[in-house]
Amino acid sequence: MIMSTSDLLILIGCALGAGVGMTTLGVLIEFYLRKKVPAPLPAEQPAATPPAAQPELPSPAPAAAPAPIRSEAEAPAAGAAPGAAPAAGVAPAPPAAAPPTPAEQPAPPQPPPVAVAPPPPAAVPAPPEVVSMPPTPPPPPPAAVAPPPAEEAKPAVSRFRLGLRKTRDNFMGRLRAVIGAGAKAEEIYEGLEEALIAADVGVDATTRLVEAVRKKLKANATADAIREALKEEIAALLSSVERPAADSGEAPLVIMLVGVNGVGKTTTVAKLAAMLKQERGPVIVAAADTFRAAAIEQLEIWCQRVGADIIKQKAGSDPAAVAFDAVKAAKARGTPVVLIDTAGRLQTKVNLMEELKKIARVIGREMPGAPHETWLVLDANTGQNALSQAKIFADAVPLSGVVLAKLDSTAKGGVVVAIADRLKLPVRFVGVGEDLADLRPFDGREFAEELFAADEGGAQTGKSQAA
Ligand SMILES: Nc1nc2c(ncn2[C@@H]2O[C@H](COP(=O)(O)OP(=O)(O)OP(=O)(O)O)[C@@H](O)[C@H]2O)c(=O)[nH]1
Ligand SMILES: [Mg+2]
Repeated sequence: MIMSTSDLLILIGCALGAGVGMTTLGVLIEFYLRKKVPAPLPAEQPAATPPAAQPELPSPAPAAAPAPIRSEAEAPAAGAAPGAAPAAGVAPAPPAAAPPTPAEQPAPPQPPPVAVAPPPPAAVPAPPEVVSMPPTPPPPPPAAVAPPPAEEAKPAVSRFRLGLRKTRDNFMGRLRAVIGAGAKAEEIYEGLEEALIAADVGVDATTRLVEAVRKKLKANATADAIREALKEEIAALLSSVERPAADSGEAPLVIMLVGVNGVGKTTTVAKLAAMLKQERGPVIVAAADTFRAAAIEQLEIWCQRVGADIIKQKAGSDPAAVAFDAVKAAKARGTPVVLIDTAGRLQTKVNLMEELKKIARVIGREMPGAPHETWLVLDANTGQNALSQAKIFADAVPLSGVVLAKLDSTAKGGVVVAIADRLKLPVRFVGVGEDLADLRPFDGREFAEELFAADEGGAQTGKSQAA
């Protein structure tokens, strides 16, 4: 209700006329003045807008809050990008999940700092893991592709040469170091001795070989002449112990392989089976390593690959009985070759050496003269210890040859010279890898030639004149 000033004066006049007291009049006047206050009301009308404005006040706050959240959220996103980028197909998942989180975070303005912080650390470790994985897959393909060329490359360079590579590199590397320009004959001889001993030819054989060369040549011999003479001496020593394999006539040829644990007997049996099957026809393999079921299974797998028959019994059975069965079966079927795989045994175990004797005795009873060949398989990495092994095995069963396995994995293939020199045993075959085709008949002259052969790059020992 609005009252004007004239209304007030009329009101006062009436009040006085009605005999209203001054006090009452004062109250009326104060009432009038209070009523005047509403006047600003219209001015408050705009104040009614504040309600509308008030929402704006908080709005800046939330608006400001999301901003930092987003910027922080973007920061990790940008930081993760480098890591996520390499992850390519795998990493995209985390980045995609990250945005929603910050989008949901904005609601609680407080948590952001906490909620935002974790993502970055979480995002940082994750990428490395993801990133490290992708690079791993790529390698396999090249690795899977690489073998074939390597396999195909083998025929180009002889497998024997490849197998002798480490020994030759070691030997020739040392020779090159001493057969340089201006080297004196005496220095060359000393260098030769070192190179031969380093190749595991053995001290005795080395001394004998170098002495023989010294005697043969004049004092002013050239380095080339010395090298050629040494090559001849080595070839002659190796050839001196060579002898043809036994001839079993019409009967099956029985070959037994013996040796200490893990030298390569079973693998050699498989390689021989593949080779002899090609040369002579069907092969029977005797699983006479009955100590472990796994050994029998290993041989079975090889035989399947080669296409050879296997004669086996349960693990733990008498190895002599298995060998006997194999020989008997070969005789009955007219199979030309029997290969006997025996268990690895330490040469120091007397009872095991007795077992070997028994196998030989039992098959000898079934077929006089068998086993026609008993080959000691030696690991070329064994070095001079191979000689002591050979001595003990030779005491148990008459050895007729040596198979030097793993020639490809050693720089000490010169042990073949020591074997010939000390044991007077022919090296029948050398193993130059783990594949069936990685078995080469050993030829002393070829060995000597390859030992001194030029590198694939064509480098050869110096051709300087010795004093
Ligand atoms: N590099 C290389 N490895 C070979 C060669 N011959 C055999 N091996 C490996 O040598 C390991 C042992 O071979 P095996 O044939 O099982 O030896 P083993 O003498 O029968 O062993 P035991 O029966 O346990 O005494 C295997 O990993 C073969 O692949 C070879 O000529 N070169
Ligand atoms: Mg074996």
